[in-house]
Amino acid sequence: MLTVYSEDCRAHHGRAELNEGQLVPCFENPSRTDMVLERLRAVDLGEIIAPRDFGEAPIRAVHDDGFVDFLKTCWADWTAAGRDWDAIPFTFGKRGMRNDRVPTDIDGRISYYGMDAGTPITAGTWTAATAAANCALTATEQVAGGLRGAFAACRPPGHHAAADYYGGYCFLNNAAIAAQAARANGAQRVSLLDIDYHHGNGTQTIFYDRADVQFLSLHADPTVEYPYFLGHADETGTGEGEGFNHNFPLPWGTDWTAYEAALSEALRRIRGYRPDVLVVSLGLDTFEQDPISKFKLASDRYPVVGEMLGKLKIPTVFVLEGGYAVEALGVNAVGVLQGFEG
Ligand code: Q9C
Ligand code: ZN
Repeated sequence: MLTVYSEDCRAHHGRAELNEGQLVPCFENPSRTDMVLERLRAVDLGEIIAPRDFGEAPIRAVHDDGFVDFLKTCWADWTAAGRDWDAIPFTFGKRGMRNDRVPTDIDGRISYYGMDAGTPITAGTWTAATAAANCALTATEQVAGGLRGAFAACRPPGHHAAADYYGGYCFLNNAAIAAQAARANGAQRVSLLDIDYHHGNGTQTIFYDRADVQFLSLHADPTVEYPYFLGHADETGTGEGEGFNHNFPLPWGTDWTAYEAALSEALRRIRGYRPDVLVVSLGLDTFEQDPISKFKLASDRYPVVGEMLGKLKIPTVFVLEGGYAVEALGVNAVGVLQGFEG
């Protein structure tokens, strides 16, 4: 399978994130894609190419202009205020507040656009986030050109980022940008399957009122797990999008038996939708040894996941999302791709 990767994806490197009340080294860091690349080369999965630069138009087709402008200038504004540590929001607009009004101060703006305190913005964030989006766009272009599958080995991840907010280690929604580009490239219907351990709140929100992009997500129940405020089974879409959003919240401790049942049901719904293209938000944090997650999938299950996806016989774009057991990340991610290829 063709892989798209850019060294620029390494440019985002937060120093610390707030986890369980402590500032700890960021779980989402450049060693993740290093491990994926190492494994891709070890098994010789296929060619690894650099992305093409698509400019800002496909990004702005998904994200609001004000948000994109903020991400682009945040680090400069932050350092102009005399800071040299990571930029992190510390207050959030709650119910009943004027949370639709953009403050002018940098701390106010970062709080307006940020969803959590676990997602630092650094000097290289914009560079890496746009490189990741270009990886997803290049993989999509290759699949539109006739490849059966392509893999965007990108970071930072994207599925928690919505049209106008970032968080959950995500800044630009790479998979949503890919799905939107697939539509622009001529696909009538796109299915976006999110198998990251966490609910893809950003992706769901972006396509919630649309029938041309079907969204399906298997994830830990938001009653107990991040992102807490979206991802329940009764979120089925709105307006024209009613019936095109499918959430499969699963309990902590979910093992392969329960996971496979939910995945089979999601795949049944994808078949019924008859998409021209499938975009997979490929998170590997469902792995039993993931340091921040609580599912119980063993490494030997990932090729089976890939095989199940391959049987759909739909042109497929894989976009890397989460997965923090860095030592096993390469084996698990590449396992899905090998299973897909059969
Ligand atoms: N105590 C992705 O997998 N915080 N994002 C976890 C754990 C946020 C994960 C804190 C996790 C975000 C792309
Ligand atoms: Zn995740």
